[in-house]
Amino acid sequence: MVKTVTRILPLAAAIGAALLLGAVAARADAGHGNGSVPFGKPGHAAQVDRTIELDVDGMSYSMEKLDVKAGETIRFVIRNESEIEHDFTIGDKATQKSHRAEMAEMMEHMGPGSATMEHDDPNAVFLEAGQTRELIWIFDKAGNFEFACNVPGHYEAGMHGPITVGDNDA
Ligand SMILES: [Cu+2]
Repeated sequence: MVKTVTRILPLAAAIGAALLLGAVAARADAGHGNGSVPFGKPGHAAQVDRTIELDVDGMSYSMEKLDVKAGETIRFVIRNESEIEHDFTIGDKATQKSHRAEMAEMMEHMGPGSATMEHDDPNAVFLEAGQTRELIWIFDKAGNFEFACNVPGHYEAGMHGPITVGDNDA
């Protein structure tokens, strides 16, 4: 019994370290240039083409999927009508995965509801219970991306959906 445990623990530590390295690498990538990443960049109120309001109720978004045209600037108004905290992150699969690892790490060290959960990634908003927040984003390149809640366990519970950015000349 004891031998089994000692063999599993270093493995868990190794996985944890790998996840952390992944998160750091993704953040370094996102830092290049003018804040533009493969899935777009932060937008300004003056550029908004379309406003999308969505609610969070229980463990789900009121939006199942999102279709936009390359070059569109979207203002998301996200209302958290549930009793717990959530987040709304725009990204590709790899970014969502590293953001999940990052939030799990924060939760583990600080505990749920910690003020430090209010991180300032430009592609994410964190919502306390009852809070409404906005996110303005330009989808400047065509591709298949994802929106997701990265509070631990929520993605796995189904809090995510596809974003399809279509070519403008299509
Ligand atoms: Cu959530």
